[in-house]
Amino acid sequence: MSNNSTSGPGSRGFSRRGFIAGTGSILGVAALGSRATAAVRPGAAPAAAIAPGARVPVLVVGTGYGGSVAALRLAQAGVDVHMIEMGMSWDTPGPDGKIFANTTKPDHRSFWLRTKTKQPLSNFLGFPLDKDIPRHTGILDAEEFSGITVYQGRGVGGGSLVNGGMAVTPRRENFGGVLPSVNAAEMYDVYYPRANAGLGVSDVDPAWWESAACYQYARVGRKHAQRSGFPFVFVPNVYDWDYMKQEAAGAVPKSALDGEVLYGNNYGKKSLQKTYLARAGATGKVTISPLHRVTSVAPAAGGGYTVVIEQINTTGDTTATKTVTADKVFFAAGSVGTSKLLTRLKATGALPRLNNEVGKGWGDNGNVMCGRANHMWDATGKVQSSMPTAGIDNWAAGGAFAEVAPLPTGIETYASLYLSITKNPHRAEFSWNAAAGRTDLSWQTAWKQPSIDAARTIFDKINAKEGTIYRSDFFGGSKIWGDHLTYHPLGGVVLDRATDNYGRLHGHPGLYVIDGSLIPGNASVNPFVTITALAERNIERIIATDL
Ligand code: FAE
Repeated sequence: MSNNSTSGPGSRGFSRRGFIAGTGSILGVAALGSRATAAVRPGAAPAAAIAPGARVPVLVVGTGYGGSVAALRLAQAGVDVHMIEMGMSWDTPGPDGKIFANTTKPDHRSFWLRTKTKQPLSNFLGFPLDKDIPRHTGILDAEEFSGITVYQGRGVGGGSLVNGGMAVTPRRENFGGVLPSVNAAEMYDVYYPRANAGLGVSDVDPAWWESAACYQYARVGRKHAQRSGFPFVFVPNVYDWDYMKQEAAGAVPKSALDGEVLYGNNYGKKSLQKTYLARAGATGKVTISPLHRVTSVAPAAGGGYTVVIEQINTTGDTTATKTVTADKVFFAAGSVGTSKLLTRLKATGALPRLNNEVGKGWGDNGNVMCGRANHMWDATGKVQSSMPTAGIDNWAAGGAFAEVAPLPTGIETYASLYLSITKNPHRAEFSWNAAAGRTDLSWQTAWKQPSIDAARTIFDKINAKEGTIYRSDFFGGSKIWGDHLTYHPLGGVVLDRATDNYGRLHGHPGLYVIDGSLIPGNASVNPFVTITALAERNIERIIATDL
């Protein structure tokens, strides 16, 4: 896979080869054709609530990217795995016959235990968009800390349920800044290809893209980027492109072309339920407890770890508290989930030997959003595919990689929307607030300024060239910058600091971290391929030496 080593994000040669390998490796258990992706009923591991008092060889906390890789590889090595997931299993249709709610019509399924939506774009044409909804264990968590709102997926499949599917391998020359203690050659030769294959990553057909009405917004994005001299790069995705073509042709129920993304995709997207978790389930060695939340892990008297788990109902009330024992525990609750849990367990004495790096090194992947108002001759299209395919790469010169994002409103908006990933030096710390009974995060709103400055290196120039301006009607109060949020929380339990160089937590043998919390705050691109590849690397070593 050496061609990837010199290519930018989304090099076509790389991901085409990755996709071919991926299809081959997955076909045996879960065919990844459009038939398999037409419905969301997963082949995921069977949901079977864990029994109080159970003893399991391996317990995995969380079912996102890191957890799914761990479960699959451990099961393939012959180990029985039980996964604990606080969100729902997302396998049962709602009253409208669909499993997931549409982005334009949020309902009880859309948000995690909120009575009012908290949409990333809070306003449109100046009008507030948020509305009241019934409190429910919905799919998207907008978790609020004092300086930032962190969006995360909740349910079996974690972030793969809600994300845009952009599957980006960082430029190799940037990798040393992402994970300095990891051998880049191994990652680019072995683990990135393995991750891309396992995730079912592929490129959009360029000829189709050039003519598809649903990518007019992306072609406008390309035109403006190139006219200002910025490199415009295609990025792969995990969406089933054949399915999207059929959506465009009106032959199948629409998902990406019906704006579905933030609250789940009913069709087309290869979330973890259809890839890693389907394969894990097919081993017969993996079970999952949905609507169960791990609240404590502590050394058990006879060896292993005592794990306390709360079972919750769909309004978030605890209906049972279970205590089980696990020989080994993998923390895969996501950057925020794992960091919060371990920070509290260290501070309260449950895991006293964790080192002082736990809770540190958290970053927002430099996320900042903005919109531009185009001229009337640069319409971006009424129907926009919710799956992004491209970005503007100004990382080396200006510290920003900007995803050309969809704005699937169903009407012509003449707007271009961007999610920029930027070089932001600020890192926050989690701390246990005993008085309030919660874990706080030290991120400050003002810390987004370097991200805004980096994004401006692209968009000030494009605006000057095109004679256009920033949109000020998306984020409330005439704000131009969406600087209040991140989709990409990273770090908090950083590799080779809070853990050894393979995710083993210091001080407590048999405890591992295997999710985005290992990556120290920035991945230079969208992070899930790097999270998956790092998990593949670490679990291979752990299986070889610890089991
Ligand atoms: P994650 O996928 O968050 O999984 C953690 C799981 O643990 C979740 O299912 C939690 O519910 C569960 N959990 C947490 N605490 C507990 C507990 N105490 N007990 C039991 N379960 C627990 O972690 N990334 C990209 O690369 N490309 C994109 O296009 C992209 N778009 C995104 C769009 C949105 C709206 C969002 C929110 C994220 C997006 N991301 C994207 C980020 C990506 O989804 C994220 O980095 C990964 O999902 C993180 O993977 P982890 O395995 O770390």
